[in-house]
Amino acid sequence: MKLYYAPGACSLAPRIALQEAGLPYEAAQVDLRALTLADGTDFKTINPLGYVPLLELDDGRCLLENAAILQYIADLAPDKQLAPANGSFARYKLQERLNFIATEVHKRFGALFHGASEDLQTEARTQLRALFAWLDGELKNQDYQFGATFTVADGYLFTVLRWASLVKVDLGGLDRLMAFKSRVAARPAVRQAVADDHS
Ligand SMILES: N[C@@H](CCC(=O)N[C@@H](CS)C(=O)NCC(=O)O)C(=O)O
Repeated sequence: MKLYYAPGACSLAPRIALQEAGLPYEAAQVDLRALTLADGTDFKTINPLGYVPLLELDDGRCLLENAAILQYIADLAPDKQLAPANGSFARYKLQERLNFIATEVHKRFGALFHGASEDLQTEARTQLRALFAWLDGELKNQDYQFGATFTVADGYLFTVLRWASLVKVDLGGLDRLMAFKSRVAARPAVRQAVADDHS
């Protein structure tokens, strides 16, 4: 498998999932400004939509979208319990959370990363603070979003939480979320994935 990624981008979430799953993979860095690979290949010939992550399987088929890629990886290593069983209600709850992170949280960072007007940035920060406050409450006293077991949704939430401090989203007082971030960061697979992402 080959993961197309950009350092620090949301492609860190599938990298964490691959590492947690213990699956071998190749990583191909994409320059998101030039939309090229290190060898000059036009990334749009691989993903016409021009974004990461993209997971290329060994038979050449490609998968886009974090919510799909993360579940695909989890299903390749069922013994690691990175997602509840397919068809179970718990699996739908995981899908709900993956979509929530992708569409409500992740996408709202766009205004902060792509130089929107001050008003739009202020609005995005306010909205993100509210979403993170809700996630903080949902954590209750659990180690991870769905209890004691780490799932692919935790790697995704960790990935977007890393961005919050970069673009000054106020997470003050969200102690459960901060403890969650530190807990995830300390996992050996996550440490390795973060190191590889920036190497
Ligand atoms: N819908 C996609 C969105 C992925 C996405 O927003 N990727 C960003 C990086 S975090 C990207 O590659 N943006 C292209 C760019 O910045 O030019 C998903 O959920 O996986």
